Amino acid sequence: MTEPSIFTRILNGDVPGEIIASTGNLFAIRDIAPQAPVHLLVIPKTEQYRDVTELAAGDPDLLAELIAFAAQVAADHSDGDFRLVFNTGANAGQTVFHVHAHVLAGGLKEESLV
Ligand code: DGP
Repeated sequence: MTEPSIFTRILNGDVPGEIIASTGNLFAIRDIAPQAPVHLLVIPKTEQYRDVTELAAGDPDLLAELIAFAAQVAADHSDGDFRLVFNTGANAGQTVFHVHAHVLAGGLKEESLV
């Protein structure tokens, strides 16, 4: 049996972390090391999908729900404009293999990477 991910442990209250929004299938927390004025993580409650490619293949409806949820938390915590980042694979910087999206917001138009 593998260990629960850090996000599952936060969700279950086993590790400190404020859940700032929640639906039946998803929850959001603040990133512990913010890279933008607003940096949130939106996360499926299930940890069965390691990354966004697995989620897209396994449950596209949940991926669509996650994107709508990201928009909602961006609107609730900033001006509604946001960047969505899915690090996918260790060489792309993924460190937690429980799919999650980074919601970056709070005025980024001068800081474009792409
Ligand atoms: P990634 O590199 O895409 O796998 O992003 C994982 C993110 O998770 C990283 O930006 C930091 C965040 N993170 C890791 N541990 C914790 C934690 O214990 N609490 C919170 N709030 N965020 C965490």
